[in-house]
Amino acid sequence: MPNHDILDLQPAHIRELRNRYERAMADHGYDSLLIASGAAPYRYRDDQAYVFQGFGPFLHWTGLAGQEHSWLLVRPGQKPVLWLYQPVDFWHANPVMAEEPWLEVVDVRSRQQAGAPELDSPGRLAIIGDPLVLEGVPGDHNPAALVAAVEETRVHKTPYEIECLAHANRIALAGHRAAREAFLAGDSEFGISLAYQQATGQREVEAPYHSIIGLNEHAGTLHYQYYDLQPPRRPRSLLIDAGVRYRGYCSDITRTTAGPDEPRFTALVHGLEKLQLRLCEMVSPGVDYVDIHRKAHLGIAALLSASGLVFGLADEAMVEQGITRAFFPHGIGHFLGIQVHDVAGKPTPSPEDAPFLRLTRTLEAGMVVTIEPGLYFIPSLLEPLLNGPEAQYLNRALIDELKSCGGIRIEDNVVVTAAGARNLTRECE
Ligand SMILES: [Mn+2]
Repeated sequence: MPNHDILDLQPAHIRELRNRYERAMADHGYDSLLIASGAAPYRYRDDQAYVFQGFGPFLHWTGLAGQEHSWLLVRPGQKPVLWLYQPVDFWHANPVMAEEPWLEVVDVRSRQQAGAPELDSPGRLAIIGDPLVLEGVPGDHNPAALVAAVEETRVHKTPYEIECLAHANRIALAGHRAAREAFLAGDSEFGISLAYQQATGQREVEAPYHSIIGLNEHAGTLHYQYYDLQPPRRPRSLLIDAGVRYRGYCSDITRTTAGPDEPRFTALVHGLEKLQLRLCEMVSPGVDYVDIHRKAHLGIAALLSASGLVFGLADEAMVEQGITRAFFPHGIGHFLGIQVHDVAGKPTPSPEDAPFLRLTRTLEAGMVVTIEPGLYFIPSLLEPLLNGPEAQYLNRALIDELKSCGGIRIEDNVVVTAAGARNLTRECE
């Protein structure tokens, strides 16, 4: 879908938000709601600020991820008012606002001051945002029940949001292709990160999260955060988990590539990819997301058996004894939207067998989730098994051989539709 078609969906998105917000405010007895974009705090005893990414509800309305000190007022029956902070400042430039259809359904005003605007007769007023910018502002600050209701308005994406997420996938995939080529050409983690930024046209600080780019053993650190300047002597594997923000909306995609002379690791990557595609096919309205997580464990067990990494145990027993959890320690995925781990995924706590699962809801049309199984060789998780009674089932020699490939994760972004699912990542591969 070209960009202008996405933009045409903006007015309907704002109309839908007005309905959802007005209902939430009525339910909790508020006449006005002021939303703060926020501001990056300065580092202690320094004149440099932290990297800024705006408050979720502000982005939900505006898509403006980099707009500090700005405010949006929602009142039932009235056009929302957006105050944009545009000081006269010879040190910095003010962000340039693109002419877009949503600006016709919002009352946009420019402002020189950073603090909250004064409101006439707001009635019962709630203000939500980073407490650091709310100090001294009159009104109820972040009332918990209203904040929860506002977060719930983000669970079912509007058609505009889904197209933004689809576009964020398209851009990110160009980066993933460039990253893979750079790896196969022998580049370092740093070089691969430059290739990704070049292909996506996105600076590192604008990315929805710090791109994870790990070669060899580094692929086995779930949130590996450094970039080696030199490539390893023998590049065996690349794991890249990287996204893009488009008008506030995030993609969150992971791909793993085996080095050229790695038949066993290549087979494992293929096996995990097949499992990942099967799990994506489970996405459908009425499905409990926790069941997808549990199916992933059974699939990992089957893969561990088929590859010879574990032997002599039935799949179910492998899961029950915690062996699959040592190879796949994280959750199967999460909600995705304005935040990479989007809000409201856990009205109930994670089950005991899935402590890191970030989403425990039954799927409904309009939700957007990630599906990201992994299989890793993480020494601190495997050592206790290799030194315990489970050692009899483990192929230590094969684990040793594959250890320096680090691990595998494959992650797509999937929309739940009335008919089943739409895979935003695969549709543009
Ligand atoms: Mn993810």
